[in-house]
Amino acid sequence: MNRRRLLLAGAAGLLAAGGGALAIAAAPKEKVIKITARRFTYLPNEVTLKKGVPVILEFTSADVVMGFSAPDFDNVRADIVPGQVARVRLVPEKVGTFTFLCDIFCGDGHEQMSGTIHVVV
Ligand SMILES: [Cu+2]
Repeated sequence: MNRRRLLLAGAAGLLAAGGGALAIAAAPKEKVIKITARRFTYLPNEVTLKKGVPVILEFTSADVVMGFSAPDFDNVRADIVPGQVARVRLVPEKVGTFTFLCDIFCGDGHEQMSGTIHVVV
């Protein structure tokens, strides 16, 4: 009886260890920054990145179709469709403060819908 208990405990330990290893292997290499778009703002609407360190910006919309565009960076834009997750990889190669904005008309406040990317060393 005692021996059986020990075996069960051992098996549970192995499962826990295996689960931990899997979680580490499945983790993305790059930091993921989640941003929610809703009329007419982004939350957060300011992000601080490190120069040369890649990140994944992960967008969802709380209401309508939005855009995300950071024109100071190459190919950094996305359509943000309700019910879907949009991902954009960004490797900021220059230090400074940059504006991102919504580039899909989403209503009366669309023109004011923007945010800031700070890139630091
Ligand atoms: Cu918009």
